[in-house]
Amino acid sequence: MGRFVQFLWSSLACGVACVASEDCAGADCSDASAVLQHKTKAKGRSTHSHGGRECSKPYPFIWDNDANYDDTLALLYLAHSENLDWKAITIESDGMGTPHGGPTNIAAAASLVGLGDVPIAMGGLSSLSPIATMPLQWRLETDEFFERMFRGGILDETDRAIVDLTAAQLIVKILNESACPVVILTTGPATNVAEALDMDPSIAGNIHGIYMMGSAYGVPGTNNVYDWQMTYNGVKGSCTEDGGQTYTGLSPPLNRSGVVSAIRPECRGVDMTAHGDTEWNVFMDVRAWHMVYGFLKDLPADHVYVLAANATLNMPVTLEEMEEYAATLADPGLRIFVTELAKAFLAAGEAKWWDAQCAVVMDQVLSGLKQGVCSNWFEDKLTSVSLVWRSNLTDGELNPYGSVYDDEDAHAPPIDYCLDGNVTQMWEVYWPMVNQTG
Ligand SMILES: *[C@@H]1O[C@H](CO)[C@@H](O)[C@H](O)[C@H]1NC(C)=O
Ligand SMILES: *[C@@H]1O[C@H](CO)[C@@H](O)[C@H](O)[C@H]1NC(C)=O
Ligand SMILES: *[C@@H]1O[C@H](CO)[C@@H](O)[C@H](O)[C@H]1NC(C)=O
Ligand SMILES: *[C@@H]1O[C@H](CO)[C@@H](O)[C@H](O)[C@H]1NC(C)=O
Ligand SMILES: *[C@@H]1O[C@H](CO)[C@@H](O)[C@H](O)[C@H]1NC(C)=O
Ligand SMILES: [Ca+2]
Repeated sequence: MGRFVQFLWSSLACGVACVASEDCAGADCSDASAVLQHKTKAKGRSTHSHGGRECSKPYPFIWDNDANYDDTLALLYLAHSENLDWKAITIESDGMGTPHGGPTNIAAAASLVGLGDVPIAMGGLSSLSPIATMPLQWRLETDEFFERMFRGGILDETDRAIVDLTAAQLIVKILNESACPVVILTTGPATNVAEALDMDPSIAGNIHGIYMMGSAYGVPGTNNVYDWQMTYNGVKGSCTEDGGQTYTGLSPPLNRSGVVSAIRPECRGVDMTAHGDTEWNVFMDVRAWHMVYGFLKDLPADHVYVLAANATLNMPVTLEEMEEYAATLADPGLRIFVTELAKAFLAAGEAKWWDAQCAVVMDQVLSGLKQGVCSNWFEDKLTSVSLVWRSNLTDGELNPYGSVYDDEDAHAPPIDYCLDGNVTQMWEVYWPMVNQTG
């Protein structure tokens, strides 16, 4: 859709019914909780101009995620944002959460933080470019963590909010019907968003802003897809030759010495630690990222934001810190939940704040506080997502697959990349907000 048509459409759609969500306009939605949330807030724009009409906070909001530990940490914060009018939670089935467990796990967490009525949709089973998943063992451990929380009475098991529409159908429906442009946060492989845009490309015109967690853009050497994540207990279980299948690893990897094997070592013959130039959310569905960039290419600046891997490098999750901050939480159930979550997260290998940081950064951008938990933006970048796979690499050569690189001819909108994080401010902003549960 051309820019003109798109904005004409947005302004028409918005002109009629936006009044309904104007309650907060101008006043910055200030009540007690907003004061906590925005205590460092500069006087920012509180309305968003679309084709000359105003649609105000709270913005219609869809959170697309893959039900991982850091997604859950994001939820604990997002639940209290005054910027968001929750329309849906859509779960990626090809990320960390298992296809069956992810949705009910997030449903339980949503219920804990008072979002039990937000519709939740399950995602399609496969990545659009299947090559790797999180190791099955980690995915099952996530389910086990939530199950312990059910048994311990910390979370309630519930499937009440789960709807019949698929994630992509629900995203299309909301964007098609919303009178005001919608904010989307995607903290997973982005498969659902790509499928929705593919189903109805015109919905791109009703996006207020899309915030994406992922990529190793901007800083060489920030790849976080490692070879050790490809095997678990000596069994190949993450990057399989047939990406679409889940290899359950009943036997050890084949010993190739002297035998013809169907399975190459590492990730299809590539040691991703040495040759990777990507990040897990992109790597799990490179085509989805490529499609999202392409479908959004007519969006103007300040609509697409990506938090790249470098921004979280200085934000590891540590048990000491989690215990220290959890102790400040008023709600005893939440205290246990956060501490146990940190333990489970740390058991899965590398644990960083990724999605939770992306959530806070989005919230700050929506509050007019772009410079905050994100302390370094690369703005208006024209970039491409590479679909090219190379296996036979020399020392130091990188596999282009899943890399995001500067490209004047990119089939993509101008994107703002967040490349550095302010840890001090993250703690200052995150914990008081989370503490509103209970
Ligand atoms: C919503 O979808 C319907 C049916 O596909 C279409 O006719 C209509 O133009 C769409 N509305 C908007 C605002 O995109
Ligand atoms: C693989 O097989 C070779 C013989 O073909 C043997 O020498 C080697 O120890 C085996 N390696 C493992 C890890 O089993
Ligand atoms: C890998 O590339 C080298 C040249 O760089 C070539 O000699 C070799 O045959 C290639 N290996 C495969 C498996 O294609
Ligand atoms: C990348 O992260 C490092 C460590 O947190 C930081 O020092 C550096 O400035 C960041 N790079 C950019 C381009 O922001
Ligand atoms: C990080 O945030 C703290 C507290 O909000 C602030 O005092 C500091 O100036 C910020 N640092 C940078 C580099 O932006
Ligand atoms: Ca995630």
